[in-house]
Amino acid sequence: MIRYLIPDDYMADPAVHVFNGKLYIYPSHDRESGIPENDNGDHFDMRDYHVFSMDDVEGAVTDHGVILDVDDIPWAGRQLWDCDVAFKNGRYYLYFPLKDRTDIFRIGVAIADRPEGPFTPQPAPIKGSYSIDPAILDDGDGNHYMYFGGLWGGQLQRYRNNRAIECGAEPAENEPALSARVVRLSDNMLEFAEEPRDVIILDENGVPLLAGDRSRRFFEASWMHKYNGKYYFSYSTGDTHLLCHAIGDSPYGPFTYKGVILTPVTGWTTHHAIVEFKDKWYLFHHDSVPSGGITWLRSLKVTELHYNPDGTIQTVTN
Ligand code: FUB
Repeated sequence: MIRYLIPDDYMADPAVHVFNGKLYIYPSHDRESGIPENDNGDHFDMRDYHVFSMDDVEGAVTDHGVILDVDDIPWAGRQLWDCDVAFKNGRYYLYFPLKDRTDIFRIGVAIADRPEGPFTPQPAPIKGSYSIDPAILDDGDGNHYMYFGGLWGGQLQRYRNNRAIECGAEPAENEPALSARVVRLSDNMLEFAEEPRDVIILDENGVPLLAGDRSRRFFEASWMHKYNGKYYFSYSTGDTHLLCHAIGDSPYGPFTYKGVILTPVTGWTTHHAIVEFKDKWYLFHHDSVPSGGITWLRSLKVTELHYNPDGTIQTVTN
């Protein structure tokens, strides 16, 4: 039987971590804003975040309430999209994408003493940040890396070499695909410690995926986890609606494409988190079944994930 984790509200884009022995889920909080659907994603007009915790995957889900509201963010324009949270030295850092008052997505940080928040936002977005969907890897050696980016409404096509370009457009089909970005965070977790780099995904011949390879190339929804010492970059292919994974030997990649994690769900977007909890691996994700297929009203689910003997992830089929 399929279990929706939060049946009384619409939540999407789960970021999930184990803090203090519990699972903490940081989703986007979908709502009906009445804004018409378009390719810019204006209809995803979210205004706050909640956090949820679970002692067990089969157990109760506790809603800890609102942890950050758009009205409390000094530089806010609109649209709080997919966030993530990291822990360092007794503090929790919430990274969130939000359009500023010129309608450009930036990534902000908010800080709390507890995973349940509330989180207090910094006065300005991270210098040099752009686009959407921040996901944080704690590499276990004191370093934290942010993966980010998203095409179309996520504005990634407007940037090359970390600079805005005059006319944002996707590359031609036979050119290398646009990449997610990875950047090491500063010691205080509030800045980029370096220029963001491209997250290169190679095909089975070691060649970077092309922009026309739409069932494999990166679109949005970065997630990073480690398994048996390898780095697993997973992501959505956007307009082909797949969750895929690619494996590498360093947080910076390159990563070699290894296949589909989740076949298309009901609704346009697909987005996920992968987490180990009590010696099992789980895929948290969303679909739009409970809302009757309304793309911007999504609901959270979880399913167990399995690895093949060669370390690749088995496909979950809807
Ligand atoms: O929730 C808004 C956007 O939809 C996210 O940022 C994308 O990853 C997609 O799930």
